[in-house]
Amino acid sequence: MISSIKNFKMEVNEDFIKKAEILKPILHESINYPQNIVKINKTQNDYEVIKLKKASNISEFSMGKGDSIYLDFGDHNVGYLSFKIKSVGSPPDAPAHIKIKLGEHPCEIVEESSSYNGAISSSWIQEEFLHIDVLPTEISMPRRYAFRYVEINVLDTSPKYKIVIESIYCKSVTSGDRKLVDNIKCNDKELEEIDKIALKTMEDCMQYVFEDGPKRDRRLWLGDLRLQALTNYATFKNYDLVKRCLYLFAGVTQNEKRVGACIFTEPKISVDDTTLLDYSLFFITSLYDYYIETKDKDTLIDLWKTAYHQIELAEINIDENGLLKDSEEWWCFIDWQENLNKQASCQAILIYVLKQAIFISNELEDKLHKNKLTLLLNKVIEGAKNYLWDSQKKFFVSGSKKQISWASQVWFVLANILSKEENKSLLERLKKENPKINMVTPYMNHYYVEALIQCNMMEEAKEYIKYYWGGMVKLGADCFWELFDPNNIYVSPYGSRIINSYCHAWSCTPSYIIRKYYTN
Ligand code: RAM
Repeated sequence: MISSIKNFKMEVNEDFIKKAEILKPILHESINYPQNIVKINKTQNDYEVIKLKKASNISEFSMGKGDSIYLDFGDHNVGYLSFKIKSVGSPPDAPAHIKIKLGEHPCEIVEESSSYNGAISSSWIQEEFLHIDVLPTEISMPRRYAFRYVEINVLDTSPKYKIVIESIYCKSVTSGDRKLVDNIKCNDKELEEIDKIALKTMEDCMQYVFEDGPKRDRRLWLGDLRLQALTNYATFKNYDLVKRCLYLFAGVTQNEKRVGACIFTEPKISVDDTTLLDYSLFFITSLYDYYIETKDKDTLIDLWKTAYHQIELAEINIDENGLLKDSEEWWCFIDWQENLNKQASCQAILIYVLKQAIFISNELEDKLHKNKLTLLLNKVIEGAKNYLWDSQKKFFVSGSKKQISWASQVWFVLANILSKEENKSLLERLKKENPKINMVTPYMNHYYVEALIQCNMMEEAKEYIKYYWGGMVKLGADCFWELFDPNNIYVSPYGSRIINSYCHAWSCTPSYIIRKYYTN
């Protein structure tokens, strides 16, 4: 469970919020129609969607009590659904009562919503019940949905009439301008396909902020932002949107000016009461990446104080041995792997971030902070080498039970405290020994790919992208998912995969990796 900060209060920096709001993007709109009327069958592996007719034939179907029609829009959409509906038969002598279900993945349509009893709210399930008193009519549904599939189910009309859907469309919205992004050529069809889907994932998550997922949680999360921003630099190049998000995080902070894990933009800009140490630290990484890409020194100067302060807050959790204290609480994210101990990964992230902070302090000629940061960096590297490196097993261990996980090794490779050769053999050993505490999010898998690339294991990184993101493509993904474990398609930290998000920002990074490293 995600825990909240105690005695939460929000601090607002009006100047930063103003700067962020000036950068609020205009959304591009497009009208999209369903492609096919389909049926969805259960198969041995999962579901298959079978075309019955072209969706332009929809008005041929008259539906009475208990009838359903299933539509496939042919691609993922984020937007507003409108439809025209009329009656056939006798004059309608009772309201029409219909259910509309929308899904990014067939499982959301087929599996009963009432069966969901998971850890987060069932209100994320995209299912609406409408009473329609007057027919014919045109209905524009007020909520924004993220979907590819729609089921319209007639709960009741009356014995004397049926309904017909005359037309249906989605007004889709995004702040990403696809015209600005070139297609890639990399002489590898599989990578080109993966890039296309990653780009679509990115596009659909680009709204008034970089959302984590347009179905759920529809918010700006820091860990997600970091990866979206990197991918954005290689694709849409919407620097203003990144800048806006950075100012939002600095504009509304938590107790002690801590950067929160996520931000709400409605009804007004506010920070959530969730706090995650790794996410707070990634404010520095996101600022660092933004500066490397744009050389926008004014923003760097403006936001450096907030960024530096995140290190001061992290430092409180470091003990006399230079180790981040471990905690049973939900204090740090890293991955949705249920049994993961996060101490080692978070220690490595602190090292990774400290190096970026030192770079910034150097750039700003901030000698005082540079010296403090350097001392702290040496202390936490020493701590890691003395207490987290198991020289017998040749793995980094985490927590009191000295857990060996994929995440801890990956983050320590990225923290880069061993020699080049040692890092490489650590990754080789990791693959060979395959500890059972694996990685379940594309977010964590992204960092694994980054670690491979850092060790110049270019072929392995490419093959892994094909194995992991390509695995979702094989299962029919049109956008990349929040969770994916190739060995368990039902994986979900929430108790059911129908609540998982199937267009999730942190999965869009193949476009960044492929475009940066694998195109000519
Ligand atoms: C989930 C979302 C989001 C992520 C957080 C930690 O609620 O999927 O993307 O950043 O967890």
